[in-house]
Amino acid sequence: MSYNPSEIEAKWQKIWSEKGAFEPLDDKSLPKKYILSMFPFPSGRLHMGHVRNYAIGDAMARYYRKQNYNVLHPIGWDAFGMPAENAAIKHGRHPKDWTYSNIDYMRKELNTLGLSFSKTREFATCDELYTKWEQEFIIKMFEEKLLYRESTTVNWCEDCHTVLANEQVEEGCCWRCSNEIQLKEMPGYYINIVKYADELLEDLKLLEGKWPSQVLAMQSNWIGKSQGLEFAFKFSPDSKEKLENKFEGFEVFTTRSDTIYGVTYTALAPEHPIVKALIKNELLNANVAEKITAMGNMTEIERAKADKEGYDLGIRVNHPLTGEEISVWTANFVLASYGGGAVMSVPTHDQRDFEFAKQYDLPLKFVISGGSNENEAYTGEGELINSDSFTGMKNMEAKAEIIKYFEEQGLGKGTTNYKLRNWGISRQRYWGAPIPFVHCDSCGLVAEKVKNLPIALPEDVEITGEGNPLENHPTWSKCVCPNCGEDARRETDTLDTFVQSSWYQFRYATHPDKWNSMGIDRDDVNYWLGVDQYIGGIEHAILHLLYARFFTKALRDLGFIENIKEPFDNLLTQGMVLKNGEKMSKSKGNVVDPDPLIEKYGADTARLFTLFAAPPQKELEWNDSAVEGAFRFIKKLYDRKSKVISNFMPTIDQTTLNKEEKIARAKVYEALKKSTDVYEKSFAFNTLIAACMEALNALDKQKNEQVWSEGMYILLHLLEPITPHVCAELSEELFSSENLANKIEIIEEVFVQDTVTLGVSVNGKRRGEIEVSSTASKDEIVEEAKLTVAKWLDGKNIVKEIVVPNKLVNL
Ligand code: ANZ
Ligand code: ZN
Repeated sequence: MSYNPSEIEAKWQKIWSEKGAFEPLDDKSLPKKYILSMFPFPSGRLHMGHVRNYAIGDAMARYYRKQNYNVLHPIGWDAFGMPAENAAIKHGRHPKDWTYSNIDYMRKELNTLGLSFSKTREFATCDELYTKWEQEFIIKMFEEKLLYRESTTVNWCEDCHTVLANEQVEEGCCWRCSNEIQLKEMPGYYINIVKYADELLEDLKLLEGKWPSQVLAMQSNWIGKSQGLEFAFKFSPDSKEKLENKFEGFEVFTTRSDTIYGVTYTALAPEHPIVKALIKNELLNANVAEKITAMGNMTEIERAKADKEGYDLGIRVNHPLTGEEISVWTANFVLASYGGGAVMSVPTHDQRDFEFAKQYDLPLKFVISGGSNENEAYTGEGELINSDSFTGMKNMEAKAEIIKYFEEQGLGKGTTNYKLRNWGISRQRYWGAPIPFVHCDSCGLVAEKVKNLPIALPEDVEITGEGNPLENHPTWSKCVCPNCGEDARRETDTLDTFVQSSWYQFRYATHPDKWNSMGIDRDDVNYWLGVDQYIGGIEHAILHLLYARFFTKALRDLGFIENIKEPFDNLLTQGMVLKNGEKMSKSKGNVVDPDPLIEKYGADTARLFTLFAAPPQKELEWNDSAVEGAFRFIKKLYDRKSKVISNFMPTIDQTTLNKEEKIARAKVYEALKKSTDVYEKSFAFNTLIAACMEALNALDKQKNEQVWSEGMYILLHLLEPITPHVCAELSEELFSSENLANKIEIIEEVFVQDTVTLGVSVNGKRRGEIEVSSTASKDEIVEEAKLTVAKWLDGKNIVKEIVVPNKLVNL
């Protein structure tokens, strides 16, 4: 019978499903592995990126099962979010219906890939039961003051009609629809992630060597810790009067306290309260006031791209140490949201300040020796000059000394700043988890009672794209105050979907029998977490991973889990799937649909191709002929079943084998030798597959039935995690499905060959091949080589003889 993937694959998928073959065991004394691929958004169909992600995870899960680990390998659905509402607007489908029917379809697709996911632990984040526990966490965070409501300037996407977190703004545009974002003053809910900034930064050390270093760097930059000096500039008496004595001065933050004597001007953000006061009291010329207001209306990104712009505010401050009068400017490079929204400017030692000073002809004062270049700031190290009693000190050492001096004099203090902002979690959309709070005229903002959870979404909504459907609903927001029982109004904001993906790893680990009665089970989590291997796209390097790390620490402090510092012990970021050099995407029209591929060649081919075409961390270029190649290899493997005669792994006497047999055996064992490192460390599945292909070719060059049996036996075991259906089928047919994974031992003697083949080159050009005894001396090898290539040596003088053992001879 010839290879028929659809028959074989359907057969095994049925068997696995009936056996519940991929359910984790309840026995916590077993050694465990938790293999987690990032869950998909139920967009409607799987794409090749999913296939790749899940083929990688599945190979790991199946490998560890064979090694007798208790394996948790779950899948679920990241099911809330805008696309469901867009579908509702476009096709008149209810978001819930759209989402759940997409899930049904995609679940079937995952099934046809033969992925070894647990079925009992599947959930969608839009399930009311999931919302219920999430709302409980949110209430607990509110009670513990880790979550608060505040009116601030937010990023608003007019297209998506919603607020975005800072993390979701990419170069000034919405991460989802690329529309330019606007700044808008609005109330919203925030989670105090900044409180955990230090721990989030510190614990990155635990992940070194286990997460890609580039992801660690991105997290660290995003948190953006800097240490420095915070102090106030005081206004000169007449400037203070000009501002009607309403301001004493303003705070600045500097990481370069060593340059304090080089300050020649200061600058405020255009939105700074002092600038606003000057404008309001008409203390600036109307034209200038208008320009400053325009500057303040630009987003941070627009400002970063714009040319430097600034205006002298006509007020002055005194230098905190020298008392000298210094001018105060407003400038577009000063961010309102960082370090007090004001800076001390040192044009001699900061390039940005230098350029601004040149542009507006402001004074320069060198305070670090080493450079006095006319064209740029000197940002290197050196000794302090022109710095009173600090003169002569090394500038790096002076930093701390100067902070100490400020503290002693009561002028300022050493402080730490973070770039990280608190996480805005409010979205003004329907298809999300309702934020479980109530607005009461007498009691203010009140959390819903936990026993009333979940606060579920109303089903009868009109989704038009105009405004927030929950706000437009006639009755849903009417409720009673959980505190005083009077009429009150339910919050209509819903949670950012990143909240759902921040704790799903704990939900999977919690036994499904407990899902009704608790959100997370501590013992289960203690057993299964951290995730031994997490696999997903690099696009989540900051957002999702930071939020999930934060949630882990917060849930620990709120008492929901214990002992877990980090959720994901090891992280693999898979490369993108490309076609014609570009990322596969609908907008580029270069998408390959996995369904027809599976139909034509089978799931094993799809899986083998994605793992063979590139190492998982690298980009994978789609290639039709490589798909064909993958199919041919599997077919060949299948066809060779006729070569196997013994239904167990034979014991072979190496001394009885001829040369081809020995080579075949060595190739098989080479693949075996490679496999542990590939499955447990490098994940270079492509190299393992290549070794298996070589082994099969070598087997084909000999006829020894025992060598065939042993070879096939080992290859099936090595390939089973990658191409599970065909391997299960052949193992059953040939070896009664015996799983002897742990008993296959590497036999070193198979690597010893009687003879070796070496290429022979003359002047670097390959001219022939020799076969010599593996114990031959260098002289014997050279002698043999000379004979073989005699005609190219004729009349020439050999000046050098190079022998590379087991490879080549160059004359
Ligand atoms: C004087 C100085 C001299 C500075 C020098 C740097 C070099 P990080 O490391 O990112 O924390 N700064 C402070 N607040 C700012 C704001 N709101 N908008 C724009 N820039 C601001 O950077 C801190 C440095 O960025 C601070 O140190 C300050 O400039 C500037 F040779 O103070 B520095
Ligand atoms: Zn009330």
